[in-house]
Amino acid sequence: MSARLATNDLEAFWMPFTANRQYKKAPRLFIRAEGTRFTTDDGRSVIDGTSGLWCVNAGHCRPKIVEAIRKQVGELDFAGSFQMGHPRAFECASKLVNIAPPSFDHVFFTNSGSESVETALKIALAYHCAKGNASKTRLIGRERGYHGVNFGGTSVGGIPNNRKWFGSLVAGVDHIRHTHDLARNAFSRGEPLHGAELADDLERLVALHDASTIAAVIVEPVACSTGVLIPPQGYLKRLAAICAKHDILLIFDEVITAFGRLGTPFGADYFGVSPDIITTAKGITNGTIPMGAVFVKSKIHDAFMAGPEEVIDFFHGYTYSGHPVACAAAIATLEVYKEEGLLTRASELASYWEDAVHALKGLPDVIDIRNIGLIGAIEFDSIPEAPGKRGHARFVEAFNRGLLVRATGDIIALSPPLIIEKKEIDQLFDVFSGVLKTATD
Ligand code: PXG
Repeated sequence: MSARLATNDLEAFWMPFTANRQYKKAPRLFIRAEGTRFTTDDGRSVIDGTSGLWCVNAGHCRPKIVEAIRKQVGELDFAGSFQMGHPRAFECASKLVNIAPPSFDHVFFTNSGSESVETALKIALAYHCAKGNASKTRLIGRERGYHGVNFGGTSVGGIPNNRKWFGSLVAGVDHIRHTHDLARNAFSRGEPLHGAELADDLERLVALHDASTIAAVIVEPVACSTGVLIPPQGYLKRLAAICAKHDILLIFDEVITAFGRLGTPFGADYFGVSPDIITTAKGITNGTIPMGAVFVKSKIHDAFMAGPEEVIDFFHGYTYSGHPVACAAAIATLEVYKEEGLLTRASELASYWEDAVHALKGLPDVIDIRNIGLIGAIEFDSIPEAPGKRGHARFVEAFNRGLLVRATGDIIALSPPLIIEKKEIDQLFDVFSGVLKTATD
């Protein structure tokens, strides 16, 4: 029998998406957070340059949200949503559809981005069945896409390391090309000029598989996890037109772009494109309580309502779909977003942010800088034979100097809380440019 672990032993927690052995030799720990800052276990203040993991859009420990959670958990800790209900879930769904793009009149609750993706893919398949098009079963993703870690999302995802250990995944999935093109678009400000024609890659898959077999295409409007790939001008509109032409549902995975990240409530608003389904999570509760929501248009929802009234219309759902505490957190979060204009605040900061991030041009090893809304990314030349090493080193050094950034390979992503002030943007880039100027590898 193994000796009982001390409560502060690091061994028991197998950390997600982490180099566990490396991390546990030199752990980085936060013990408190407020507004745009974390506090480490050794008492240092760290600027949150990533809104946690792209979720704390209104900043940390907002009293209104904290209070709503406290109150709810003491009043109705749990009530399910299978053939039962509680008022908070209905209130929450109504409030969400009120800020959603036009025609998104229904919400299906989940507990994470990954579950929102699975739900959306299943809705797409079942929708075509319900409409009598049961041969439409293929799901199309995009290279370098990230749609969470469950089997459907892993299958439509296009990041090789996230897929290659997991066998044959879901059958019938294919991928269109990604849009990253440094040769033509390096150092673009906002949407890059070149690459709208890459949307036509969907026509290649239609020719290959036939539209009668394709249910849906899923893309992130801005592909963030893979290192912030911003869609070329006109690309998403062209993709939407091809989907419409072939009766293929377009799913926008807005787990990151929903709730104000681009300066509009949803990414669909920003790009002026109306998909059929939108997946969300993260910012829906400001990161406080796990929750996700899938937004669907009435045309999709209503297709499920054609059978006998007493028969369950969609055989899908989670124990915690519409959890009362998550709903209370989401309602309070939406209030904070509204009161402080946070769903559009990034549009006010975007040009200041853009100038600040592009001022890093010319620093050692920087081969691209890109930005949109309140998102920035800096791409480094990879060290031959050691891809990712430079990105990780910059991330660790930034943390040591009081700034949390997110590294993915040799790309650093920045996405601070939407409450950030201009002077804090200056502080953030002071720290980060210092990291880049003094880097030795
Ligand atoms: N879709 C998208 C577009 C995402 O960005 C998920 C689905 C999955 O969500 P959950 O809640 O199941 O993790 C995500 C999550 C990063 C990073 O640093 C990004 C995510 C998660 C963790 C880190 O880029 N995105």
